Amino acid sequence: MAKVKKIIAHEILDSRGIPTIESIVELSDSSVGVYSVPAGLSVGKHEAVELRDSDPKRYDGKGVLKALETIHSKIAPHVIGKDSQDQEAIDREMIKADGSEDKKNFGANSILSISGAIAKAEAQSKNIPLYQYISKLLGENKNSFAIPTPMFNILNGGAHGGGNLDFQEFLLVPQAAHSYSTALRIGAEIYYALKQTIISHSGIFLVGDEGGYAPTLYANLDGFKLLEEGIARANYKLGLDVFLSLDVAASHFKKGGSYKIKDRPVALSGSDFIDYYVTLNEQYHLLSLEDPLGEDDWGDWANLVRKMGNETIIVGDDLTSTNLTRLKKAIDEKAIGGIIIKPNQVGTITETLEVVKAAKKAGLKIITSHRSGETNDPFISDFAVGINCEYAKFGAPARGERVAKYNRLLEIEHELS
Ligand code: 2PG
Ligand code: MG
Repeated sequence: MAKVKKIIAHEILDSRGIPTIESIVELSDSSVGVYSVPAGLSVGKHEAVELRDSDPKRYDGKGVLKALETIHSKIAPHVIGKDSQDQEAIDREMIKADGSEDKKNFGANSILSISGAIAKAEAQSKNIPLYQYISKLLGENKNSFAIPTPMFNILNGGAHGGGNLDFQEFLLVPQAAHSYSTALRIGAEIYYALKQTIISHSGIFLVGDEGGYAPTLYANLDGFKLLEEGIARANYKLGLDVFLSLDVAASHFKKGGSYKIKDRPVALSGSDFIDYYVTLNEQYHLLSLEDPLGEDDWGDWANLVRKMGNETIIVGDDLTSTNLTRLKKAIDEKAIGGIIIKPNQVGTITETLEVVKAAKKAGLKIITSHRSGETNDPFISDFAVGINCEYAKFGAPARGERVAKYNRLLEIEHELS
């Protein structure tokens, strides 16, 4: 049994050049866990909050020196000397010491950096892969593992594409591939073909925050047309080899109760938007549809599930925010068929696993997700395998911080075979 011996936290930069926290936890048996925290841009209003400096003289107010100070002077005293096997006790202690509902006192970023580093250190102490330790923490304690199906965000819009498209993520899902490495190859080949397709239409092929292309198009539907063309150009078949998914992130362009999108001259009400999706789905048979409606519009969500839920997984992200109370409500209201899991939306590994357990019990599909602001830490890959989820959404198959995750899944695939 090892104990937590030392905690050190640093300020590092994420993939947008914005500061984030990297924490290093050392145990009494010399095991070490290093974990860095990702950050969202299209942040849901029900997520646990980050602690940032708000000092305009440093990093536009986005520095994390206050969070580092909090870790060293307020969190470490609660964690040093604790049994590192007891992830739950350590997480609960940090939650209690913070004392707020949304972790605003210590910051979800500060707390998660320690929570994640403890899990990594303990996996090393036990000399088992992190994914196996995550499975233990979940209480499943599996011996055989599978790699989730990747969802590649190859066309970036919304907050990640600088306002080029309303919808945030156009995702490619090689659901039929017989192995993860094949799915990755298909994703990469279509990614190259999509660039050629964009060039052939004289479009801009520069990339957005998650490595997908971010062309300026007349309508969101044009994004679908480009994808169809790119898939065919790479010699794959839509609806057979690959499927499309969408993360609309609708809360981020909903204004005054309605949704204005490039495809329609007038703003759409919730029920108009549902009709839009139903029509879209007749043509594209989406595998999943994430955050299609406002993050508090429970009734609209339930209507959409009634209309489309048999064919398409309606996925909560901002709606559920990896928050157990909101997940329970979503289950009661029959508002979703799947859920996005992001540890930093809630702030501890223990609470994230609690949400995973409840989602599995309710029979929901689980998509483990990165954030748009990432580091090269591949923690989330091990997490996705460890919880045995259906899908992993880590951005495009390009850019260092995205491929760090996809490559870690390749490593795990090798290990498992
Ligand atoms: C999302 C995420 C990740 P962000 O909405 O699903 O792709 O975006 O991290 O900016 O919230
Ligand atoms: Mg989302």
